[in-house]
Amino acid sequence: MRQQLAEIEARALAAVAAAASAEQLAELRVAYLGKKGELTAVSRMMGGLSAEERPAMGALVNQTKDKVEQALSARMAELRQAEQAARLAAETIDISLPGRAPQRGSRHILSLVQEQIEDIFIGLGYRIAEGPEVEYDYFAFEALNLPPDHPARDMQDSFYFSERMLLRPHTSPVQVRTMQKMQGELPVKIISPGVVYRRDDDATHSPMFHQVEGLLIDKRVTFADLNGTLLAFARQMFGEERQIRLRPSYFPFTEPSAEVDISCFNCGGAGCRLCKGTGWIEILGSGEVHPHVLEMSGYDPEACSGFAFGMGIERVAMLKYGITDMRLLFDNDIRFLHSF
Ligand code: 2NL
Repeated sequence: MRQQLAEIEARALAAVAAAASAEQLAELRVAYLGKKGELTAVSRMMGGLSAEERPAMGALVNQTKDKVEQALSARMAELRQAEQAARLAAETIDISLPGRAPQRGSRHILSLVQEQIEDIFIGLGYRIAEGPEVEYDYFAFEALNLPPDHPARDMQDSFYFSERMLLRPHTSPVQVRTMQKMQGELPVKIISPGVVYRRDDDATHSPMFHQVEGLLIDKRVTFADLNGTLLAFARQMFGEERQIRLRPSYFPFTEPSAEVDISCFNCGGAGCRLCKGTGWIEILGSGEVHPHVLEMSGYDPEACSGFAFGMGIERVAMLKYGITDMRLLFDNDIRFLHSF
């Protein structure tokens, strides 16, 4: 029996030493120490021993079990350690790799151009006024000399929410609201930049676009003031050599009214593709504020006068940066947006 124990012990220890996984160790534990294990079987044979032999033999069986048990735990610890070392080696981070630079954003070209326009007029003493994009037809049309059945309302097929409310088709309502808030106080000197909406959609028109309107009301504001102001704007925006010319036009809210052209900054006025051979590029609409428009919003046309103008920011941006399709401004293609 001693010999048998020694033989089992040798085999068990060799097997444990050779085990390569926790599963194999678990199987060995069952095979040697489990209920039907080899050492358990030897313990059972103790019943056949004499009373003198039994204690020494029992101690020997227990020692053998302890040795196998210890070998199993020791090998288990070894395997765990090896596994951890392997995992650490696999998960090593190479901190010498260069980081991934976050993509840097840039201002949208429309924001940049709007800011340039704002800066020019702030330099001329104007303040920036803002207002709601959802408007009453009173501020959007009636207070601007466009009564309910006026045919000029059709010039801007607007987006209506109801009989009385619509998406503003221009930022003029902001000027009207400002006039009414100021209750006749002079001067009124504001620009109103912002988004506007019209039922238009092609290469040069978007249903949503941006406008800057300007309004100056004071004791004696003339067409000469309008001319000088817009010339100063044209030169700061498109170059000091620019000239402007005013062509008679019509707006219901101004009288007289004028379209304003700038001399072509591409050819200097000689005629090219950009100005379609004319030497001039249309840039904005303007005029002397209609006396009735002043009156309706609390200003006495006998005591003061004013000029107003409006321009599309998309149009200014497209001209200045040579963009031929307005839809590029709204496609959000990062390659386009980053190119300015
Ligand atoms: C254009 C023309 C214009 C105005 C806007 C205006 C506002 C008030 C009173 C009088 Cl409160 N006029 N605004 C005047 C003339 C032209 O815009 O072509 N815009 C894109």
